[in-house]
Amino acid sequence: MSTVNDCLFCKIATGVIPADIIVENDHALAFRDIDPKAPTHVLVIPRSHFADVDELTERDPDLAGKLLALASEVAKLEALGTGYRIVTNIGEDAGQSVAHVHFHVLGGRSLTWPPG
Ligand code: DGP
Repeated sequence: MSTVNDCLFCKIATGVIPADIIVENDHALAFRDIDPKAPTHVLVIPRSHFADVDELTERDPDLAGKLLALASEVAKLEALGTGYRIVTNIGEDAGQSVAHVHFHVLGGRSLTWPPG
């Protein structure tokens, strides 16, 4: 696993900073967002450091698929059967605030479209 010293989500992945973890495996983990935007708001991250989806898909596309599979598992664990959303922000204009790739899993209420 490659980590970056000053990366918040690397610290969560290694247990240095605590998080409310829902499910984890050898390569990824899912934990509740500290500032939830829906009744269920979970972040799915790889244990290894990638800045964003562009870097992830370029360097390890298989892992990208595994992260989406874990996001689906989160939706099942959280009983989001009536619908949910998987979102990933890439870069400043999209509002990415943590430079360690993460998928938001949002659900538990009706979600509007388009996003802001
Ligand atoms: P984004 O803006 O797409 O980069 O999403 C980053 C998310 O990370 C944001 O929804 C808030 C969440 N977050 C930031 N710091 C922490 C933290 O220390 N713990 C947890 N659980 N979530 C955090």
